[in-house]
Amino acid sequence: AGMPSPGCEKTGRDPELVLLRRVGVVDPASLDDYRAEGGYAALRRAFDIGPAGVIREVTDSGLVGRGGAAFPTGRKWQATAAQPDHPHYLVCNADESEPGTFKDRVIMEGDPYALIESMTIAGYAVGAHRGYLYLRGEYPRALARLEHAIGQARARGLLGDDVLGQGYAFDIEIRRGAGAYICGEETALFNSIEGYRGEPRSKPPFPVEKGLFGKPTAENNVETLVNVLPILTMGAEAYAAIGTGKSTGPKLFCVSGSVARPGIYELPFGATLGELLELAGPPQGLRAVLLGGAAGGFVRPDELDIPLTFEGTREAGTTLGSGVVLVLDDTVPLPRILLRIAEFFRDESCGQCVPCRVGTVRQEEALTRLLERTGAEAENDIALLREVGRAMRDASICGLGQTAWNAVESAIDRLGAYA
Ligand code: L3W
Ligand code: SF4
Repeated sequence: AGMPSPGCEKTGRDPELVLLRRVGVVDPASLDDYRAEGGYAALRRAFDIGPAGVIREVTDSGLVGRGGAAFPTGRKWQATAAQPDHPHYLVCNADESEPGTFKDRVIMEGDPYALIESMTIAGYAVGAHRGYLYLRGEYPRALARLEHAIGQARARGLLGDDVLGQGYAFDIEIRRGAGAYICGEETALFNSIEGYRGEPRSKPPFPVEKGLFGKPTAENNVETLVNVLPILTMGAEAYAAIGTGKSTGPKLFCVSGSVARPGIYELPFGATLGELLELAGPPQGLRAVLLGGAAGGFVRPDELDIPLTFEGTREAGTTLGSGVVLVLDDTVPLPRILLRIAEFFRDESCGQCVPCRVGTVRQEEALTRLLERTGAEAENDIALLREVGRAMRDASICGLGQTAWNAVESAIDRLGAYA
């Protein structure tokens, strides 16, 4: 929080920007500003082509989820829209809590109407009349700006019983998180909205079939949703021409750590990690880059030509995740960073299943011992870490436990940590 961001500070116009083009240009409180900068053109087009037309455009655009898992958005919407059970819900996951992730905040604070318009389009496409915006509790400025924007949209007939006079009813309710990382997991998020403990449910059934209140639900990340605006205004084909084959469109990257200019950077998919680091001002002695956040993996200085795409980062043994690019120089004590990551997972485990509840504790204990140990003793701890890591990966209910060992494993195998 409080990180300077080129997106936030920008005052001039940058014709290269798609997702951030209004951030720092419009007054986030002004619906008139938003409309003057192209706002609500996408919703008008949505009404012209109908729900099935919107889903076709989103499918053809190749858009995949930006929260980390890269699931095809068109497929999710199609599956939700097709469910016979009603009502359908739209849920925007704005519980941005992955360490090193702060992109959704920049959108919500700098261009709140974009999210409201995007949610309205998504709701229309999947046949929902109610959208929930689940907002990270630690984002008070985003809350104030979104509340204001929702109020303005209602007053101007852009939300409510008859959106844009088209006979479609849609409204948005904001729910605030209370500081638990696990509530960003989609089913824990539903439980939290429903008033239960924020514990993930087993999947399947997937939310498209049984989601919020047991009803068909499309759940999407903030950045995923706002991509729908350029898809509808420029058309699926022009949108898909941005980026690379399987990773289409623009992407927001959250660059932090040992760089001269930390912040949010928008680049087309396929730019290399090296190109992004050049923009952010790389450090003198680069030690490693953690891609994908706490659940991600490390990249070495000799691997900076990795293309920033879902498939490129997977091939390199890591993940793009939600766009975290955490840069470490060679003065950073790696074992301390790994221990901090392990503490985070131990803290944020919901405790529902044994492999994660116990495994994250054992992992933290071993990493604490490893701060002091070398030789055969260290080997024993590393062997234990591998065994615990395997159990967490194979037997945890949700992504938190399944990925809690990723960064540590990557540091041991790819960076030679503790060697
Ligand atoms: C219908 C099927 N829907 C999957 C849906 C599913 C969900 C989406 C992805 O996130 C990621 C991880 C980390 N029919 C379906 C289906 N779906 N099969 O597709 O599903 P899944 O289960 O692959 O992933 P997930 O649990 O939603 C895990 C990343 O999240 N991560 C990041 C967290 C934090 C942030 C943040 O702060 N903004 O994103 C942490 O682990 O990379 O890939 O909607 O229902 N057959
Ligand atoms: Fe909870 Fe961890 Fe199990 Fe996920 S893996 S359900 S966070 S205990």
